[in-house]
Amino acid sequence: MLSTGVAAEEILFFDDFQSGEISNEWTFYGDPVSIINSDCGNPAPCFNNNGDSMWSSGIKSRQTFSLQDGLVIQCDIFLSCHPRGAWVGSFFGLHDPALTAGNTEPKIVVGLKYMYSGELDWNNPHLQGMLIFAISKAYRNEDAPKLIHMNQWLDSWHTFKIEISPEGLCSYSADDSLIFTYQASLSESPDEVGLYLGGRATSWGIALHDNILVYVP
Ligand SMILES: [Ca+2]
Repeated sequence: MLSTGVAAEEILFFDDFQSGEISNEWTFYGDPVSIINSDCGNPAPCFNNNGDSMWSSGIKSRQTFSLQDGLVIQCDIFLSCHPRGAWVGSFFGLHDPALTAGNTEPKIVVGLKYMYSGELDWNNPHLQGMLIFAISKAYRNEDAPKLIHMNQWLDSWHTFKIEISPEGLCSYSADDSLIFTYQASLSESPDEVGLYLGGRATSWGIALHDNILVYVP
């Protein structure tokens, strides 16, 4: 059993970046490419999306997973930003590998974005910490649900988890506390989905990931 508390036989994928490099289990997307941060982590080293202010950068797993029996994905995230800063965020989730050839941004099936948007973001000043439950338009009936002013997870490591039931119920939690559920219509979802990590980064802040884990519920 890993320190994650999940039995080894249930684990489909795990990366704690302790090798100090982004392994060839991943492919890169975005420019500049993502890097390892050797000084920070839970514990160090960890993953730094290294995106820019306009577009996300990140990595997509070569391994794919079935949603048929349900799936849990979890990841530790550290997000910090100057109070006035913007365009810093950590994203993770599942994407459709058939729709994301080469190094293009993942086409998200189900995911989570933790972002920060201070007053420098002229479109959305004063949002600050913001949690976005990213679910593809193909599998939902309304706008992507968003919780704003979620500052309680800034400036320290927290574990975010998405549990997807075989019926498409997506349960989002932070540090084992349920924060949101959404019933998605995943019956037409792809047979196999891939994992992605990424986000945006600027000199205003830092967005890090560690201990990405996929297992069967
Ligand atoms: Ca680590």
